[in-house]
Amino acid sequence: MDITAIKTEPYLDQAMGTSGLRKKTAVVRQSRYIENFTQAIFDSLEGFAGKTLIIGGDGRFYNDKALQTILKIAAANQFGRIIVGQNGLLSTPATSHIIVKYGAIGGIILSASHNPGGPDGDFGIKFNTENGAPAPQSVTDKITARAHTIDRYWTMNIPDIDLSEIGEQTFGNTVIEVIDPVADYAAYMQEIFDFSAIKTLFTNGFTMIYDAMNAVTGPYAKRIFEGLLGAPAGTVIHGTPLPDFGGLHPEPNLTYAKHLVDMMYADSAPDFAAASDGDGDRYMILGRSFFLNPCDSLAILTQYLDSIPFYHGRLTGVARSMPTSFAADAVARDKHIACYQTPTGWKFFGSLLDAGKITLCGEESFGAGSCHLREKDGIWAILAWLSILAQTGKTVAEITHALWQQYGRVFAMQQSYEGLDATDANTLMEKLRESLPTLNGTTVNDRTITDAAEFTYADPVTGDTATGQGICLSFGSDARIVYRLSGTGSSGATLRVYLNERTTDATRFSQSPATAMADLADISRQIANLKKHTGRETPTTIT
Ligand code: G16
Repeated sequence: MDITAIKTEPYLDQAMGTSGLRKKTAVVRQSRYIENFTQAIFDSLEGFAGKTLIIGGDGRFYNDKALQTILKIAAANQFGRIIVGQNGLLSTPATSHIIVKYGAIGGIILSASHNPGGPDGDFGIKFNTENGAPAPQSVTDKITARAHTIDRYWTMNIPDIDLSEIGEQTFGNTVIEVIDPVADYAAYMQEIFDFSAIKTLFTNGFTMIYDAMNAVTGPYAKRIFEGLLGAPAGTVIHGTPLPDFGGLHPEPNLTYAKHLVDMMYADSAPDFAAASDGDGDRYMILGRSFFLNPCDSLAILTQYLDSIPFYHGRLTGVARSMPTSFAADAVARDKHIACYQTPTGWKFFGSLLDAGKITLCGEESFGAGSCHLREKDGIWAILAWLSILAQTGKTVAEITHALWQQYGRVFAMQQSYEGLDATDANTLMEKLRESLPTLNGTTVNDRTITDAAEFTYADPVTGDTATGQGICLSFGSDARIVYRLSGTGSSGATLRVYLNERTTDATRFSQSPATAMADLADISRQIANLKKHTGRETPTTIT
């Protein structure tokens, strides 16, 4: 086979963020951009010749071109087997699962997750290691360093590979195998959940709507919900993966999935609604006229998980990212299991899961997952909820109200200020950081800051530390404000402000978080001097 080394020069903007490399599509379409980054990934691995590599993506614009480039570079680098989803499709959780199932050295996922796609949208490349988890900091640092010094890449001079048919093709020492992207994942879900119990729910007239947002989960949802679980045809909407997501912004939240929220607050609403993001790792759940906050969802999953057969006797602990509300903590205390607080980024859960310290983890950014694989998993979370509904016979709202009655309600809200000038956003954070020593004991709007600190994480398994992981201001033990900059944007900066407040006053349980925490939101703007540093007074998205 004709393998060539091509000279190149580094792109110094290539760096791994919260979840891989995320860029504007126009940036990655530059000559040698994908080539450099792919070779940088391979150069940072050891002993991969002859091993298996998984490749897939969420079907967004430019995936097809990038995939062909990556396949040729991977073959030239002498991987033994490359497993790729049919038509290039593989959800992030499915990739994580098959990395482990097929003993691969890792997997490349072409996705910018919940970011919009298209020529003017975003593109991303993620790399997961042999345990199926997003590459940890030690690996992403190596990839970034290599991308900054790269001077050549290898490629195989072969025509584009047909990915439309399931089967194998051999190129030199490499076998490229095209697989059904859904089959392994669907079989695994059947091992975890009691499908007959969920099926009975549908047989008894339970109604559901699932919005795949024209992204990767359409084929998974149709096979699982409409096929295996017997939900009526039409349960899955926006079920065909499209390069531009049909104009939708595939981020399931109150802003970008407003059409679904409106359906669930109408008289004709079904019993249950759910949606996933571009690459299928996030989930949003709604009941009739009820939005389930992901932080409450994590607390409820902690309550019920060990009632699902796969988890009987396996609940060792739960972890949440620091900005995720403390709703799950009280449940963990009650169940006498450990509760860990990690930085934002799924990669921080991997070592805890591998060491068996936790069974379950989740984030406020609509992510939840368990020891079943090393990614957050949207369809898994929805199946877990369907199992809970089948088992209890209650609605989403009833189950959540019961949580609040038992532990109090922890209001949770994320306010994002998107599209900020990066220098302005960094100045705001720097000023906050400088003011930490004086903030302690300060009173604003009659509330006193009892602790002001920047979050540093020491991984209890690996000992690795991560500094600068968000500034947290506590007002006693029941209220707090957290500030951090997003690590998943493709241009400018996004400031995230997280607000939490617990109440045990049942007359306040039905308040909206915006009403309940209007005062805290005001304090968050005052303390950060938001208007002065950014010119903004109102967030672009609130979830
Ligand atoms: C990624 C990470 C999550 C993180 C989220 C938001 O999700 O995997 O752990 O919570 O981004 O991160 P940030 O606040 O830095 O933008 P995804 O679904 O984009 O892969």
